[in-house]
Amino acid sequence: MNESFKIISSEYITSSASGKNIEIEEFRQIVFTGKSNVGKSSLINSLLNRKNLAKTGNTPGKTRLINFFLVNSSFYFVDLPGYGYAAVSKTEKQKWKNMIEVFFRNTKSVKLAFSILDIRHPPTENDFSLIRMFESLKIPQIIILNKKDKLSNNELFVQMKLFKKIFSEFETIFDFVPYSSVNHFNREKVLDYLDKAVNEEIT
Ligand SMILES: Nc1nc2c(ncn2[C@@H]2O[C@H](COP(=O)(O)OP(=O)(O)OP(=O)(O)O)[C@@H](O)[C@H]2O)c(=O)[nH]1
Ligand SMILES: [Mg+2]
Repeated sequence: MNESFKIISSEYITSSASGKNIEIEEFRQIVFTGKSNVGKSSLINSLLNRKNLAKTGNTPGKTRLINFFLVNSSFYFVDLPGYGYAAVSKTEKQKWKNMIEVFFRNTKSVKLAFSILDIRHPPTENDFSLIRMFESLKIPQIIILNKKDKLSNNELFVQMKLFKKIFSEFETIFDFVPYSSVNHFNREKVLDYLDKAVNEEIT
């Protein structure tokens, strides 16, 4: 049987407000994106088996910087700030867009994107634009359908079918994985993808 991928260490390294990340360019990066409050930081903590390494909370917009976490001393988890929370001004939204653009313009190290959606809700226009951006940059992505614990098995079945249909045109999407950061449902499966991505087996 396959040994599952082990998380040995994880540590917060730095944050970026501008999107620049040149100093860590030599390491591979795995990015986490999704709208505010969808559970990006919770997913990072769940995968790393840490309680509050990435700060989580009930107030949307908790993560406003790009945060870098070094994992197993060999690759980075990049927690990108969420988008689409109502309480934010136009200028703030423009700042977010610029930050994301600068980040992806300045890095060639992103090996995989976890595009996180709430399994209960259809994707928003903002979700689509990011997923489309990964498609145009040819960055492999996995759609994480988070908060799976909120659904019954029947509802899960219906939602999975729906998401697969909505995104059927996308060639960079590898898989759709229902997830729960509450009970760590599918953690091993996601770690397996991570393993492949950092070893360049996903292209
Ligand atoms: N039931 C349930 N709640 C979750 C899950 N994942 C996250 N949450 C909750 O959702 C809220 C937001 O989680 P965060 O991880 O802070 O979300 P985020 O996407 O990082 O949010 P921003 O940093 O604001 O963009 C918190 O109250 C979490 O406890 C999940 O799988 N199931
Ligand atoms: Mg966050």
